[in-house]
Amino acid sequence: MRPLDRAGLLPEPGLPRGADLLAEGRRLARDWQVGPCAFLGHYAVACEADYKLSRMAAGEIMQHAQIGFRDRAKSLGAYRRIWEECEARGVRVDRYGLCLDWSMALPRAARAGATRGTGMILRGPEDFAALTAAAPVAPHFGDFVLGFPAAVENTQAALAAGSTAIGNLGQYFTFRIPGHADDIAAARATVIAIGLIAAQPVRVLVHSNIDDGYGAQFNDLATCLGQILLERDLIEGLAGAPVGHCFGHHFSDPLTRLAFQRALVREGAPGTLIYGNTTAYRGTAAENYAGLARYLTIDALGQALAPSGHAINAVPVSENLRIPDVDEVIEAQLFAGRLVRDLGPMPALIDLAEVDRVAQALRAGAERYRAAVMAGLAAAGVDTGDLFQMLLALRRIGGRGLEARFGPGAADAAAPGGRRPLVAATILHEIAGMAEAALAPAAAADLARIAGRRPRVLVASTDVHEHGKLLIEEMLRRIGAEALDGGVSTDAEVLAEAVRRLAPDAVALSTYNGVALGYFTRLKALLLAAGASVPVLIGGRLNQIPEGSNTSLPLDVGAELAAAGALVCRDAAELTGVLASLPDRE
Ligand code: B12
Repeated sequence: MRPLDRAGLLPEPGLPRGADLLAEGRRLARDWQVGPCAFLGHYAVACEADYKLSRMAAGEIMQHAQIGFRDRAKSLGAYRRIWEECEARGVRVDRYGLCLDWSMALPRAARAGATRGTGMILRGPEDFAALTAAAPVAPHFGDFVLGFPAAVENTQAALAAGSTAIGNLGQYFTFRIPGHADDIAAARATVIAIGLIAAQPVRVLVHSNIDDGYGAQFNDLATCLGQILLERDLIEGLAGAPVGHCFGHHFSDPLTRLAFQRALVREGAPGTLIYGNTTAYRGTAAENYAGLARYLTIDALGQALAPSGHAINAVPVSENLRIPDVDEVIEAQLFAGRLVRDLGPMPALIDLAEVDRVAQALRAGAERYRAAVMAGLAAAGVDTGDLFQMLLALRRIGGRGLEARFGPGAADAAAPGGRRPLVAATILHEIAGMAEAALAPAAAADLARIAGRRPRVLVASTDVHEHGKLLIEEMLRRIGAEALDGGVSTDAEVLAEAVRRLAPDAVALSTYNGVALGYFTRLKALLLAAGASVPVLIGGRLNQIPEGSNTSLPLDVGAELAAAGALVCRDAAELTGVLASLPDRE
């Protein structure tokens, strides 16, 4: 590995100073402060952190629901109806994660032409405030606020609408906006917004979902916890803002899930939420209920045994198909309410000695990682007391680079990422299992043909979701084909250029953000213009919200993709058949 040095990491002259950006944010606090909302009024609290502390003291478990429909009126209705219908059945929804759209990451003026995902589009502070006035549920603006060029204006609007948990710092590290690669602009806006948050007269939590950030890339859960410690040091230590961390999407193993929560309790309360183990949803609604019950039980037990203030998050079982609809959110919340009510003597069933052994291993490794990153960056000449420099350097090194250099596991060239994990993350193991299952039904003749031709396949993803890409790469390796890395969150222009440069036999594209058709159409036009002709296999979530339509739920675009010339794959098992049927190379 090349040694890190400041000139390589931060070569730009005249970078802003973190202290100046934080001061700029603090100045904005004269005009932008936490405003009223139905939640703060109803519970007569100054901020959600205070509410959390009082619920924890009362031994109550809090519930989080995620909402954000394209149609504002629908989101507004959902904000009221979910609370109302759950309340009527004796279940209290404490907080909403409000999911903004991809395009909301860009400043208002640049939003019109931006690629849209499947989330909520709010025009300005009035729209934010209308939402949070709709019901006494704590508004948490967690997605596409911090971490992006529009961080300052979105934070202003969220604060004015009474939001006292704002994120999502994790996304700063990994999420990309199509056509906007400027990491300096994203870091700059984020530091100013954090300055604004820190200067509020009440406690506003800077929320960071580690699974949205580097959590999905680390092989070791100890590194994952270490990244949380590091982010806390930076935000609390350098900016003076309280931090609330979130984890959960990728935590499929109950033991490590509970141990992680217990290791986090030591950081001091309160956390924002524990996200549902969404990667466990791979089946029908009935099958997914097993996953829901499994992780919710663990999360509720965690709060009962040692409250960390994290709300539990019942993710609707339709999650693996599309954005869940309002009735499905209500059902999931009622399910969680009943599960919590009936926990009864279950805490006594847990072997806490074993859980705490894992928690201690996590803690010890996490502290080593935090210290190693700080020492490594200081030795490289980065000013570790400058929040802007630190955020930019950490993003440029990347999750895999950080773990390879500073991970707490022993170096081992044979281990994925070059280190033996202290507490292994489960995702690589799960992907290996999926590859095995997808290849099991493959026809021997197809496998023989592929092994004979050894096709070179350029594999890429259109957005942050990279498990599909990792799965296809793993399958290609196993069948003797060559996987060429087309990157993650790869813009169509960049992919078309890679096709021109590498002349692969096929492109395998994994896409999830509800942009499948728009992306493929653009790619096809670019390839045509470059005179490149290559088969494009496409899989993932092949849906899109129709342009100009008022519907908030994305529709399947598989037929349109096929008509436009894409090789549509609904299942990874189709890979071998499609590759075997490709014409021979000339
Ligand atoms: C893991 C996950 C994440 C992780 C991704 C981590 C990572 N580094 O990969 C995190 C937490 C970061 C994340 C973030 C987001 N996510 Co997400 N995420 C998921 C989740 C849980 C799993 C998707 C996945 O990777 N599955 C694993 C793959 C291997 O399995 P699979 O999807 O079933 O795919 C099968 C086939 O399609 C095939 N396949 C896949 N690709 C390809 C390609 C080829 C060529 C072939 C042949 C086959 C193939 O292989 C599989 C086996 O057959 C899904 C929900 C779910 N349970 O499916 C949501 C989901 C995909 N996410 C979604 C959304 C909206 C987001 C966010 C925008 C949310 C937000 N506001 O922050 C962000 C994305 C932001 C961005 N900038 O892009 C939506 C998409 C909505 C839609 N299109 O209708 C989903 C469906 C959840 C939901 N219901 O809202 N997410």
